[in-house]
Amino acid sequence: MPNVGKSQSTADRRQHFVELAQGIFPSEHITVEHDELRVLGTDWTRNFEVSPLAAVFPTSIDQVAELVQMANVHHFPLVPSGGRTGLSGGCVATSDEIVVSFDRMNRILHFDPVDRLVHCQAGVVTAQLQQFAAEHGLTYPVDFSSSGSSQIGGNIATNAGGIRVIRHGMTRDWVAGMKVVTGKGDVLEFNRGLVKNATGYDLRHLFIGSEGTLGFIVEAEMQLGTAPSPQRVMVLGVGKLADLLSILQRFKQTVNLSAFEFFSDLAMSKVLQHSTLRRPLRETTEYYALIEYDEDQSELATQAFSDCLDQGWVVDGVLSQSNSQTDDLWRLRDGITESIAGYVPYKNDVSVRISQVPEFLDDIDGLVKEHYPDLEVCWFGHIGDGNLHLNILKPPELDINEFQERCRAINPLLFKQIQRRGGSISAEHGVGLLKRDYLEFSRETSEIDAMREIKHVFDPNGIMNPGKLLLPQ
Ligand code: 2HG
Ligand code: ZN
Repeated sequence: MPNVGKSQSTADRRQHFVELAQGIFPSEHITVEHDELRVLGTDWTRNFEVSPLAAVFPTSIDQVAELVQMANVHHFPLVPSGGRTGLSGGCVATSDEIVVSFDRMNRILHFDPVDRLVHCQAGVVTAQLQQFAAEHGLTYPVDFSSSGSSQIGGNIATNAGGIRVIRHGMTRDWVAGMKVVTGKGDVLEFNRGLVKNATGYDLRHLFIGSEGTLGFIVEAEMQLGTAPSPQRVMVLGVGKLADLLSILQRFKQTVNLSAFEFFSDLAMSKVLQHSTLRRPLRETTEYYALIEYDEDQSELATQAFSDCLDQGWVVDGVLSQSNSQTDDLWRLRDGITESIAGYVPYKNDVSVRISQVPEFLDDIDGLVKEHYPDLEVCWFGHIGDGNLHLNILKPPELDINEFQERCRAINPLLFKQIQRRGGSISAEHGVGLLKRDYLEFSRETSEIDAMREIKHVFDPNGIMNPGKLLLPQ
């Protein structure tokens, strides 16, 4: 077989790939159709020009392994694609890559009720796993606003977090085993669902959060948990950012929290404009806290609320009285990303230790007011985990490139603040393309070098999601 040289035109390369891919996939599982590729080659960031060469839809591990082996021989870069709900450009195909979609590997293969383990393919959608767990009287508690379309493989590849990390942890905490196809085309199985396994390096954890740079996650053993007791939700109106932390502490001491989220009035007003929801409180305050806790602790929660009122930290509050009211209160928070999507926001997803949050918030608030006095800045996030989302909204009249340029100009200042506090420039969205150039603000040079060496072990020819997470060399 001839090697595909760089001099070949895109059309020739595409043609060559299709000919080779037809030896692995049925024709209907290969596409070069422009509109389809545009969708398959992007994620929710919408900031990048996409230009995949082709896309394939494997239905088996063997097909994935064969594809990787072929891609190594013929130098085709591969980009994994799950639910495409990522927010950092981690699965965006910008340079003639082959998109590998897991949409057709979406089956739950086995459930063991004793181990409470679900063996599933990578393309199983988060909500499908949650539903499966509920049907068996159990729970898969990792949850996000994108649960309806995000896939388990993508969740693992980015170690997705979400809204209940404060109680249930990140995706990492629920992966009991995994099968991967490495960038060399080897099929490896990690941990096999064991609770205890002290046999050296746990390679499973290297692949979790690796953003498709080491290989493809093709199957996983996901742990299920005990079904949750009924939950209640409160939304509190808060005047000052710093008071949010005092409220968090007060509630943490009193009740078993499953979420402690916050959003600014601006963020909520975008959701209200976008929906039929109504303001939850009579008073308008600059910030709101959404607190979820066990229903049987409602009396204790009400006591904590009164204490916060007495302290002057809280101005007003509402407690859900029914499931539909709980859903509506959650929609005020869950609906933010979608309702601001039209502003092509510049996203930041940062974290510091919880104890550092008040001072960090002050610093960042000052920075934002100084540098973006004319731009709308939406604050929200998982304040109970020290994770803040800062979305800068593009005014309709401002050119997109000029807008992004302005936002990027502030990044070093913002990231220096994070570095000074030992925080992270990406708490839960991953690095992808969006934060790749700033990795050094969260990782030592020697650590980044070690990451490169690890990548080389699993992906010696650099075909796996090139240019993501690590700068090309
Ligand atoms: C959330 O917390 C997601 O809703 C998305 O992480 C955050 O849109 C964002 O910036
Ligand atoms: Zn989030």
